[in-house]
Amino acid sequence: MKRGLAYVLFLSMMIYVACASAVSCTDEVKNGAETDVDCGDGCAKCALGKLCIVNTDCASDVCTGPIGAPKTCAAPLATCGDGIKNQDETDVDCGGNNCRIRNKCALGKLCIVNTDCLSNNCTGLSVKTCKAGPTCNDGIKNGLETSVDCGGNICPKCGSGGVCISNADCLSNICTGISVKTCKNKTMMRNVWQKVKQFARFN
Ligand SMILES: [Ca+2]
Ligand SMILES: [Ca+2]
Ligand SMILES: [Ca+2]
Repeated sequence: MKRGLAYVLFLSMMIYVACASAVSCTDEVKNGAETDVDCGDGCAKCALGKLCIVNTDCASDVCTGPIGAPKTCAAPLATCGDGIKNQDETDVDCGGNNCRIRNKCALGKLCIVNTDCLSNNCTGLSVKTCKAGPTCNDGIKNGLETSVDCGGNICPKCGSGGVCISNADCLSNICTGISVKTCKNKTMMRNVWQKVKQFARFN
């Protein structure tokens, strides 16, 4: 009788062990304490969109959902300090509408507009990057220049043909034009006046 009881106990233990070992993190079944199939509590962390209960169930460390609905793993909120180029950042964690106020991009970082850069100078042909601050000899019309490396209050005045805004931008002190104003020298102006006079004479 005792031997029979021991046998039943042994059999029960074997069934228990067999059942317990059936709970696995790789059996493609949601079992045990898993929050979704083969992930969550005790198993690998769950991927985005998988069911979860607490943040630590998720690879993203964010378990969220509307009140009353099952929670799922979600991507962490993008920030200007998460080490990822997200939101509308022009480079990792800098530039763009979300980060350009507090996190401007350093030299060499990708940018779209000048204000993305600490140097306030975003230039380039196909790919724009932050360059050192505007200078009067960088071959680029930047800063307050009215034409390439001239005009404005800081750079030398522009020669004939240079785009200008006011007379003070021009060496000749003559800034005229209809749609686009350019610096003219006295000879150019004399020729223009002669053409105007000729036109008036023949009409
Ligand atoms: Ca499982
Ligand atoms: Ca970021
Ligand atoms: Ca320049």
